[in-house]
Amino acid sequence: MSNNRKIIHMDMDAFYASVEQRDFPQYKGKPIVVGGSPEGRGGVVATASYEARKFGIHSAMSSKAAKKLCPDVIFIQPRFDVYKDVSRLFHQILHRYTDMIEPLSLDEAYLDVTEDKLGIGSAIEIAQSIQAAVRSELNLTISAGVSINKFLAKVASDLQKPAGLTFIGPSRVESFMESLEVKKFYGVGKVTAEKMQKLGLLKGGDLKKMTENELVLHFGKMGHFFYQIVRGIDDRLVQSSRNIKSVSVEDTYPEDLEELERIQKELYLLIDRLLIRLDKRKLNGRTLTTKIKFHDFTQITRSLSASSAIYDKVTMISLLDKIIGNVDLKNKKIRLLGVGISNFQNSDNKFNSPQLALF
Ligand code: DCP
Ligand code: MG
Repeated sequence: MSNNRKIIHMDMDAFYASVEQRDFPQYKGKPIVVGGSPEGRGGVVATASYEARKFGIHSAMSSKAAKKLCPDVIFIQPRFDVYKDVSRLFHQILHRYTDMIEPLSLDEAYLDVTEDKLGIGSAIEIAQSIQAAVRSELNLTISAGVSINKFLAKVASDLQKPAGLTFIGPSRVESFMESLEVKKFYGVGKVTAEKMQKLGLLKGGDLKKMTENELVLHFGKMGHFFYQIVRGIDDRLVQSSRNIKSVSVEDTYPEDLEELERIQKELYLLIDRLLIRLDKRKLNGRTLTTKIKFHDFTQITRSLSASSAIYDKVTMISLLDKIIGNVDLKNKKIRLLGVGISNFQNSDNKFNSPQLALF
């Protein structure tokens, strides 16, 4: 793939916390945490304001730990409906420039602006224009990463938060990747980062010295990805809803499933995961597909369509129960289950449709 793509990653700053500080001025300039319980009795931090981050508070930390780090921290209950509404307006802004948008979560999205609707041409100018619109129309700040692929754009957007814009042009890609610390690689979790540290692999440049085989030996499938990425190669397309035909989740079980009740339970768990994924991508389809792989590796898929897009868990489960009711599962051993949704509506986003709950 060419190096001529123009990819932007936009990411709102301290999203939930910034919305709360915007709507309740008494929280401005204060260390606040969205999520968790005030007495540190339980729950985790969804996000923390930049003032709270100075104390070391961060997402996914227990509220107890947050309170310990900053006794004065203010805990706020999340208002998901408001965040979804802001996200809807954020996407309306993005759609002025391109429809090639891939949402990663409510506050993050990739854009492919190789060609943009307004003929602006410069990805940097587009990113700046989005930042200005978010500031003036939503009263929020957002950071941008601009580069030639998704990986670089994503890493870049994080480098100068808040309200930053980082551009990594084609000529800088190689040196940028060589000096990038592996722990900043998007997709490298804590465990892998520690493993790399032990192997003396601290920066992209260290990874680049290894052969593809060596990387695969140490890191499995991810090894192929690392080999490419340290060379600045990431051919993944920005997948707008338009390009996606189906969304599915599946699980292979360490021990074969035999009881119907257990099978049903696992399928319902898969439905929960599917709903979260659909919500992230803002997709709603009409057809539910179930995949069952048996002990002997034979596999069946069964689909059922509703008359209109499926938005809720209840409808999904009733379709699923119908599908399962028609499959003979007696004395069968199941090693894998999957559920998927397809037959999406045509338009690119469904902001006018009722939304699924994320949590
Ligand atoms: N979120 C959450 N639980 C997490 C991480 C995030 O509930 N473990 C929610 C709260 C965040 C929102 O998702 O506000 C966006 O996540 P980001 O990772 O983009 O984090 P922020 O926008 O809060 O901060 P940053 O400025 O680092 O992007
Ligand atoms: Mg964010």
